[in-house]
Amino acid sequence: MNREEQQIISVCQRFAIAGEYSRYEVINSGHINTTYRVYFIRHGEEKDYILQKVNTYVFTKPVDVMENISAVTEFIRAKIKATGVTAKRSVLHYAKTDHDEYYTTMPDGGFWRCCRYINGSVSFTQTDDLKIIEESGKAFGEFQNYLIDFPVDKLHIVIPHFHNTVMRFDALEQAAKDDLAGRAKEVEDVLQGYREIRELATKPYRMQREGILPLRVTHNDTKTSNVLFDAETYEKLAVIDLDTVMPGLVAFDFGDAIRVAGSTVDEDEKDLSKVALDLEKYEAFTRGFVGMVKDTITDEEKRSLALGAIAMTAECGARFLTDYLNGDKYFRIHYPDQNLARAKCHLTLTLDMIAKLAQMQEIVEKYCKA
Ligand code: GN1
Ligand code: MG
Repeated sequence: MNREEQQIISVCQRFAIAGEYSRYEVINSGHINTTYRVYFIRHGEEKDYILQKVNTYVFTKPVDVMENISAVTEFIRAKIKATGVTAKRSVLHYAKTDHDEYYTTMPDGGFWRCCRYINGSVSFTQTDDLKIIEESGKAFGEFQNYLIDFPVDKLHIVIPHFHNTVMRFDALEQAAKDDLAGRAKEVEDVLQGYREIRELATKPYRMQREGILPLRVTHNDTKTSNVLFDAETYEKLAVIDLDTVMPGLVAFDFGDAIRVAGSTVDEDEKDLSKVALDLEKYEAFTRGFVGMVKDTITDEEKRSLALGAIAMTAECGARFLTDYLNGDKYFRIHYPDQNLARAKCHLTLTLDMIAKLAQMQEIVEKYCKA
């Protein structure tokens, strides 16, 4: 047994999981936290859990994160139950320790949490299946609707200015100036590309500051892999990764989802000739998302959705480039220049979205009327 496994077993003991520990797997899709799937045997059956070590460099107040998550999941659970159906597979269920807390801190300072694995569920990093993309749109739209009357002042701001696109672009300039990793010279062209899209990319954020777009309770990290689907029917089950649920813009939840679900490629595709917004995928997501929210959001918000995709793709790319310049301190990387590859891919994708903005708007309008 290696040290990682010993650690996992002692964390599980804190959560008093019934049954016998059997094995674990590492889940590699996230860029921030460390995630494991842990299998237990209970009454001859396999029961699994998702165990996560929270990245406290990114989430400096992890207790606040867990308070947000428990408030939001309980709120959604109560709404689902009120309709007379079980919420078991449609909202995350975190385990408590014998100290009645949703987390535990280990002797090395590691901050851990544990949630039940949703039986028979699957997730996708990227997919070409339009039905699945539409379902993910429905899932995030429904999530928005569930939280429409959630008391915003109950939420902690776990990462201040998380989707402050203006600050994200300023941070990029600062990183280029500081040049901590000695990489600024090498990325001059990419940096210049980001400077050219800044104005358009920061528009939704500025519209919020001007009071044109309202703040709502949003997910803020709506990538495709953050939705669970039924493994057989591929229908949506639950929205996961609730770390960044905070006040935000609907356009950002829509837009960050399009960044991933609407793309022809993975986040770090190096052959830039392959990188584009796929309008069929875009339409599938829009059909699902707008179908859910069209009666709960304002006309200004509807008009901002397509632009939100440009904002979120550009912002995420600017963050990748910033991290590359700072020496890869924030996002986990699997090879040396992955953050640069991500940044180049996102710049190309943003430029393609800008070229297709009118079509993107038309598609939103079509489903607002439908
Ligand atoms: C991070 O760890 P993960 O993959 O859920 C990041 C998101 C980025 C995303 C890019 C807290 O999310 O903002 O959009 O990577 N989360 C945080 O894939 O910074
Ligand atoms: Mg996340």
